[in-house]
Amino acid sequence: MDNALHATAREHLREACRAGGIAVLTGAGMSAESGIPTFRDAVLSIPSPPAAAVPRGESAVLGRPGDGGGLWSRFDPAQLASEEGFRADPQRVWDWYAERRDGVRAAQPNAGHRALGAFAARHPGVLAVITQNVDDLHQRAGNTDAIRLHGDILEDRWLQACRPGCGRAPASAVPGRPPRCADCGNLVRPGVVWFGEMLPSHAIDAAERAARSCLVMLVVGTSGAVWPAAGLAGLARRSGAWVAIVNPHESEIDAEAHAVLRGTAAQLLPRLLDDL
Ligand code: BV8
Repeated sequence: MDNALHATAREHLREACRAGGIAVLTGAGMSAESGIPTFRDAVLSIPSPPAAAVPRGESAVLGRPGDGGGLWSRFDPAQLASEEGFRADPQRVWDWYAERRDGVRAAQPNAGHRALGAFAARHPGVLAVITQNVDDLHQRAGNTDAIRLHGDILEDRWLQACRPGCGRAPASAVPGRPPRCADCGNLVRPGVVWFGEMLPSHAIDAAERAARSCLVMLVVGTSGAVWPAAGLAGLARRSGAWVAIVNPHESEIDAEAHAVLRGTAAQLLPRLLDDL
């Protein structure tokens, strides 16, 4: 990484530490070095579900004979991550989330997550972490107040309101793929924000407040392809913040940044934050 740019970034961060605030917007790239595939990667190589999940007589790759390469590797996550996709094939979408949940439980926060957690402990009230990620790695690294724009993959929710008087908790659902309500057949879905669904208003409001008030915004590991999250970088810039991107590759919001730091989250965040 360009040392002059690095020094400039640290100067802005030091200033923001002293008088103001720092917002960090993260995406799937933040968790890539923890072994969680990004959405970009997901399009390329979703592993096939556990053998047990494959109906008897079907190939290990959840594809139909002759699919060549397997159904999963050819589906766009945006189709799977939608109410429409879930209603069209609840079992397939549930299996996809079950596989991702296993991946999240098996993953550990990386050096980037830990640098943000340690920074927040050293500078209470200075840092706002805003994440698109549905994993719990920021929280496990100490940023328990991270703003979750797209929900929590480990949380269960009912697909719709249960029949009046039903009032069961998702945890009491009859096991299955997906689990369902014993009384009204309501399906359990993951507690994430699907495409076409509104973000939780408390989360987007808090994120916009942080973007408007921060002196520095670091944008880490996002392609900037998904809205309204991608708009937060521009909002911070228009509100007077110094915006820097941390990403080994080009993103769709590079133009919003004052500086683009080409590198990974686990490499660069410790270097940027550790002795501030
Ligand atoms: C909504 C949860 C209101 C589920 C997710 C305006 C313009 C265009 C489209 C829209 C618009 N407004 C709304 C839309 C529609 C849509 C949208 O944005 N579509 C896109 C695809 C064009 N938005 C919505 O539907 C949102 N809702 O707008 O509601 C509404 C309602 C009704 C009708 C109209 C409007 C809801 C969006 C949330 C969807 N849910 N996740 C789940 O996870 O299963 S989004 C999901 O995908 C992630 O949470 C994340 O947000 C996104 C993936 O993006 P990234 O995180 O950036 O990951 P990606 O793989 O793309 O990139 C990784 C990056 O990391 C790369 O740049 C790579 O270079 C970098 N990288 C890799 N390794 C590293 C690294 N960086 C650092 N270190 C590394 N080691």
